[in-house]
Amino acid sequence: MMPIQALLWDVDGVLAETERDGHRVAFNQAFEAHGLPWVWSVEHYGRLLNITGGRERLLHDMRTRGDAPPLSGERDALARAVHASKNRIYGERIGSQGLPLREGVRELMDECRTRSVRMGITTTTSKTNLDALLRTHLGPAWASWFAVLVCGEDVVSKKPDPEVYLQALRRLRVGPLDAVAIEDSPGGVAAARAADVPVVVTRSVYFATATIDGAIAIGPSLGRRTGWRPDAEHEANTDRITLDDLVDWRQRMEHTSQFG
Ligand code: XBP
Repeated sequence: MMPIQALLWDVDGVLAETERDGHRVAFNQAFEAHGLPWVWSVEHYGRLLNITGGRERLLHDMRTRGDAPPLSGERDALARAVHASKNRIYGERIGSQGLPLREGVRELMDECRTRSVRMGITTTTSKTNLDALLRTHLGPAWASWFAVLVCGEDVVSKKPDPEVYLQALRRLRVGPLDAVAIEDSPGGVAAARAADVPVVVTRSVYFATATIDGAIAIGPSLGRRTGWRPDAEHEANTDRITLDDLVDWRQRMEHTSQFG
């Protein structure tokens, strides 16, 4: 089987369940700190996740509120200030309370390192938020685990635009079919697909039942071999998804032309 040359990780929802208990809570604390009476419920935040990028999400929400500043320049300035506070609060919360990596993530990363498969980060979130999350799990040298980091500030257009993936492929000097992406959301899958990168979906809490088309495999968690479509068929003496499963799914995609 042709090995994978690069594994591209989305962050929020894939590495950890950062949205509901991380970014959303930090946004609410930032609203309070700025004297704003806004509270984003779990449900409302779920709807807002269709807008990628925390600042963009906030701007979108402001446009639907009667109590937001009426002028777009004022809304921009407020969104910038609140978003900066949110990121600071998020970093402090993650640093002090921690947020666990999802099951099977650390093991698959370790396997990539053992088998010399390069890894990349392909995310809409900012580098400071990524740093807050990964330094608690992988230590201060976490960035050396990855051959490429492409974050929100590195691109002009965020997901579902493919720019983040195209940039990662270019910097890694690999073709799209030499890589596999791991995503959790329809927007993330759309971004990977638009760059022709095969994508495996690990469903996160917010996208547990979302319709997601175009993945080479979709399942509940990298920590489980059951509940995947197609099945994880590769012989494995472990309960988690392995690199060989990703290779196998990619190979099956080629044979059935599910992708592209
Ligand atoms: C997730 C996002 C981000 C985060 C918030 O991106 O859309 O906007 O919700 O982070 P991904 P910022 O799934 O690609 O990791 O506030 O830094 O935008």
